[in-house]
Amino acid sequence: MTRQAEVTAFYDPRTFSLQYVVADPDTRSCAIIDPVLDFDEKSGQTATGNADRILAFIAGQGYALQWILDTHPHADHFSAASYMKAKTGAPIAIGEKICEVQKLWNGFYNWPAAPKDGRQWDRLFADGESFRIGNLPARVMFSPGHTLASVTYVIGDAAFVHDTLFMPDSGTARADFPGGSASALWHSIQAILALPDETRLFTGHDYRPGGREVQWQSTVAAQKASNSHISVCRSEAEFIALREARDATLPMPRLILQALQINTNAGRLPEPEANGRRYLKIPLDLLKAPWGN
Ligand SMILES: N[C@@H](CCC(=O)N[C@@H](CS)C(=O)NCC(=O)O)C(=O)O
Ligand SMILES: [Fe+2]
Repeated sequence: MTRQAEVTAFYDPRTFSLQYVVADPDTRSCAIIDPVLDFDEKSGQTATGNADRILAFIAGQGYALQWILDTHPHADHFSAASYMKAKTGAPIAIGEKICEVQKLWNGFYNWPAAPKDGRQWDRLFADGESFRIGNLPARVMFSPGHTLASVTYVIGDAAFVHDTLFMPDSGTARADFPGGSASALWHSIQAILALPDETRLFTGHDYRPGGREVQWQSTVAAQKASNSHISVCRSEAEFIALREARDATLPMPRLILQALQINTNAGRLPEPEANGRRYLKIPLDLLKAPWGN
């Protein structure tokens, strides 16, 4: 029988993000997945409320933190991976395609000298690579489409599918960021749906359609039966048409230009300038406004 992972979700209502602690009940080793570093774009203030709440939970449970994992370079919030590593000493990891995303965005920010080899992380996972959280087996599946570096972590009987599949009533994630691909997303979703039907799927966002209560957990069987984008598409071509039509209506995430410069650097804030203050850089006329759509 597949080993049961102990999963605790932490919802960030400001960015509609799900952050997870996944633990091995036998050894009480755990990993954090997709922690959020708080940022208010109107004031420019950063904060560690979400991250500290998760670290306090781990301490309270007596868990031993083994890994800090990101599923992808987030476009809508900052990753708290580096902050948490500094606090705990635990290693940080992401999929190895992050290097491609670094190349892309270092170009956009005109930072030719910035590292493009993922050295900011302790480990870059290859497709299919295995590791352990205590005695729980963990496996990395590349899941490109939403971003080209996206991965799914299959840990015991749970899969952390980030922004491939949302809850069944919310469908799938957008695939229109630089490096995104609706076709790749379709294939990534097929691979997730090929996991055993009872696999518990944990999503990366829940936008609470119609104002319903936040939800984050489904199963492969439930997604096959009723995912609002997947169950209505009989082919890859139909899915691409549906996805691209919807993406054409979506404004960019409000923090995309801020988030990518932090998240391609493992969630590290920019170095302070001579006056001791940190600054972000915003490329103009790189992305498209929703005007005219
Ligand atoms: N309103 C949010 C939107 C964020 C967004 O675009 N989220 C991505 C995941 S990172 C997505 O797939 N959204 C799907 C949708 O809005 O339908 C923001 O500005 O941050
Ligand atoms: Fe995302």
